[in-house]
Amino acid sequence: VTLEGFELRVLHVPLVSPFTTSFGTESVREVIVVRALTSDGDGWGEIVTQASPLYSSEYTRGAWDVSLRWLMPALLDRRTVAPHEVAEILEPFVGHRMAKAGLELAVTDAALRTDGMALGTYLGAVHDRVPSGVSVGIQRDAAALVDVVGGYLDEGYARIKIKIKPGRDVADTAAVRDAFGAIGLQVDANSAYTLADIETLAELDRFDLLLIEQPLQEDDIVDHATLAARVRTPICLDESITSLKAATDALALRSASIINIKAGRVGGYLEAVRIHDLCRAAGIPVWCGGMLETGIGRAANAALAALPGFTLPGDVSASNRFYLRDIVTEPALLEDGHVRVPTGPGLGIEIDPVALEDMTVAREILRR
Ligand code: OSB
Ligand code: MG
Repeated sequence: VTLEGFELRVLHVPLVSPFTTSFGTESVREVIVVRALTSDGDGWGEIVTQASPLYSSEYTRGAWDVSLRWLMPALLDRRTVAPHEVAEILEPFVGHRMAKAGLELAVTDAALRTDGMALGTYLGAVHDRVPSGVSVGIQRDAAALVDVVGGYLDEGYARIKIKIKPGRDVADTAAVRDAFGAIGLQVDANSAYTLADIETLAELDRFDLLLIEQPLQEDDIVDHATLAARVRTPICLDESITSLKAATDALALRSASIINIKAGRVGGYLEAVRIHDLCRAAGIPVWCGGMLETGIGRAANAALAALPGFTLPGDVSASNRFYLRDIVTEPALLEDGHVRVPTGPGLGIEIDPVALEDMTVAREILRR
């Protein structure tokens, strides 16, 4: 596409209920929406950073600054850019993968809308809908957790993931397993443990979990291998997998037997596909993670999760799991435990301009 500029917005999107993980509680999703302005029309993307650098080193103001000061100017300098060229143009700038991913998605959406091709087709999707899992935050107590999980199971979610942290792990997991029997159940620690907690983590073995997600720190690639050899439950990495190279290394070290792929964390949907291809060839199951995406990222995640190696249900929930009001006109719905892969050109969604404007708290345009 021929780039004419970019528009960035910070949105504050209210959550239906607070979302608590081992690293904190959110009640409003602060997120950056990108609009690529091209000679053939607009393309939309989403930068999935959060307000604070607690999940990763990236955060709203950092992504905003690096995008305006470095990433967008580099793309605008090139003028004509194809989706697969975005990552190589941005390669000299270290890190900031979520910012890069959001810009790449906006350029990709614009290019695919111009060509009339759906993102799923472009990425290699082989399904028209994907099983929908749900990520459940830490609740007041185990009884409240059982209530909330019961509600999601009644809605038809295909798999439950509960957030854990030290002191809220074995008993919470036991309560959910006892209440609901043989459901697909997994836990996510968001790096809250160390190898000193190996006994606690091994206690989770008796619950037949699908996996334990990211028990240790982002750079604990060797410690995760040590842990994986000492527990029966499969270890899945999220935070640690920042690129194709990181995934290659984790597989070589046997740090994980399952990988959560998030396009934002790895620098874009094209890098996500490369990690999928690597894992598929290695026989490692992958699933699509989430970052409380708006309808933009949610549509893109459904497309990614429809690739053949995504053999476990992802955190690709309906929009109403997090939001009363989305910024797209047709928010993702749960249908028989699945979310549909959009088929229209590009992301296959349309922006609701009124909702977008209502939730915008900052806006800036850079033109070439
Ligand atoms: O670790 O997967 C995670 C949300 C924000 C940051 C990190 C994570 C999450 C989730 C929610 O678990 C996933 C979703 O449903 O969007
Ligand atoms: Mg996670």
